[in-house]
Amino acid sequence: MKKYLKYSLVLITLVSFYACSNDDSKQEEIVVPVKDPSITIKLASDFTVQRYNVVEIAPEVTLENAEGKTPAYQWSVKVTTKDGAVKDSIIGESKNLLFITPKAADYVLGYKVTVDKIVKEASAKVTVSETGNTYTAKALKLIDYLPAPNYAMESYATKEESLQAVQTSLNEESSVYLGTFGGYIVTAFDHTVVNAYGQRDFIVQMEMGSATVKYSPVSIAVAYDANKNGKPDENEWYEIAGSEYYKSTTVKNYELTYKKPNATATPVTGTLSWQYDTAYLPWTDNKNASGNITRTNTRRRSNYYPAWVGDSYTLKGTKVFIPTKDVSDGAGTSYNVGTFDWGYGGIKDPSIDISWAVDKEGKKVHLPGVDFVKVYVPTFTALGSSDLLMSIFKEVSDLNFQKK
Ligand SMILES: [Ca+2]
Ligand SMILES: [Ca+2]
Repeated sequence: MKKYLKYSLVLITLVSFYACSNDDSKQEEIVVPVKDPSITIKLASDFTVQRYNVVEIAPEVTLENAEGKTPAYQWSVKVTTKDGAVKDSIIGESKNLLFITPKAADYVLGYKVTVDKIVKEASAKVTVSETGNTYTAKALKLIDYLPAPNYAMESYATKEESLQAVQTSLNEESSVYLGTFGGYIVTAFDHTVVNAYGQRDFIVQMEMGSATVKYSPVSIAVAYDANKNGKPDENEWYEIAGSEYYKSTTVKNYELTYKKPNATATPVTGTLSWQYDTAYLPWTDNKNASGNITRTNTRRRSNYYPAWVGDSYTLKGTKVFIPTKDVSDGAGTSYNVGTFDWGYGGIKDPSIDISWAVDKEGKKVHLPGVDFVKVYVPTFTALGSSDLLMSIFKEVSDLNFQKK
């Protein structure tokens, strides 16, 4: 015998049982109705934190009758617009909120959980206080620096000396040469740059070149000091996946090893007059390729290799293809160089949204903000007589900085 119980609700659970008797075996199936989902939120009413610091707001959300359904979460904060109107501005879409703000004030957060058409809301107050510190918009503290080969290599004797000199350059707001592929600089802010919801958060300024002098765009990686030890730890780094990141020409985990030029070797002149030494600086990569960086005639007195790193060194990162075109009929004296759309420094709009950060598998991560920014050269190409296509770093600064 079969019996159906009909309800206006959606039926999603099926319960079967078997009724047996001595002389007969019958199957009885009863469909049990399911109730509307119900949502219970437990959220503390008050939180306190200092500005530029993160407070985790983790409500307890209990769902009933919601098997197989994905709840949607939304956090908002009340914002007073210029004309005095109060409106809700969305600041998060995950269950828990990592709340951080540049401004000391009282904030009222709204929280909304939605399952199907059922909506449950809660709110909490966050009191954000001053820290007593003064902050600067720019990332002025040097954490690390290692340039790739370039014709403007400084002649530091030790790593320490190179770091001291580059720290001085940052303080004086003068430029820092990064060279070609893999050359990098890591700088720290004196505060956590807030990942503003739906907005770009910081900007990377590079020397932009001119009609005749070309520079490479740069890739960016960010670290949030999650363990608060004041250092960017290996597992705290995430790459900004810009416009080129998912392209088939992009090579992840690329490694280039540069070898110290032999100072006593006779230069191997090329067929073009600018090719002073075509065997100057040997390199190998982790894709079984190898070659030599040519020392150009103009730069024949320059040293391209960092004296303080030993006989060889390896630089790593995501390698990005940049289109270049010799427009001098093969003479190697004039080039057009392409650019990237978004998510890099040294391009038309070098402003960065922290929400573009991805993990090592290329999956998006959510960071409440960043403390450290690494800028490195993702391209490896030369422009004939104009030498290696390289990058020159200027500064990184917070786009939503609030002095007070
Ligand atoms: Ca953002
Ligand atoms: Ca850390």
